[in-house]
Amino acid sequence: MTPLRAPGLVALMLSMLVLVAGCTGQNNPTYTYAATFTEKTSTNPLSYQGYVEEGKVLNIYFQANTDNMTKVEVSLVWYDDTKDGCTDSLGLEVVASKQDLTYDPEQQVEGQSPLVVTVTVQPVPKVKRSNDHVALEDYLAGVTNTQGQGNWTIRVTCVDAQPNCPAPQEPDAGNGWVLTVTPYFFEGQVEDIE
Ligand SMILES: [Ca+2]
Ligand SMILES: [Ca+2]
Repeated sequence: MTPLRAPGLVALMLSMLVLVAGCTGQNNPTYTYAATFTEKTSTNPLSYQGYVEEGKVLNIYFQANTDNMTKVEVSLVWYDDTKDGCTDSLGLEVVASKQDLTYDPEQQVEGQSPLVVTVTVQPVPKVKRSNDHVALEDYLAGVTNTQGQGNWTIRVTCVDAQPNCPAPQEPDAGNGWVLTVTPYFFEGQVEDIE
């Protein structure tokens, strides 16, 4: 059976080559305009600071009101404040707004500084090309949304103030911390293309 199949296979491969050549040839439609998107972030991310006692959980409430939000990056940093040589182990949990569950709304990490949680809200929309400027303006208006907006809760925990400390010299009741919340969003525009 194999010798009979081979010519058919060659013909198939040849036709695929012709198809590929056709796709990359000069028959591409040309468009005048394109709706393109850029991912941006605020130049002033939100910043919080405080102190958490060992074994305690602090709730920080964040009101998300950014349009076209793509993701929110939450970062927690701290240092060995009592200089006991055993930098505290902290926990960071982000519970996103329940609006439009296209993402995992709860994420949790713990360990050493820095801890970072990034919650993806939605992808940046795809580029769209057309000769119709108004249609592209409509497309921009159509993809504008309030996804992910609402109340977010960020939890900061001191899991262990003296981790891996066989004989701590000083008592350590907890730790200071700095939290940074950075929302990202997409911005669309209609551009002239050649
Ligand atoms: Ca410590
Ligand atoms: Ca400490």
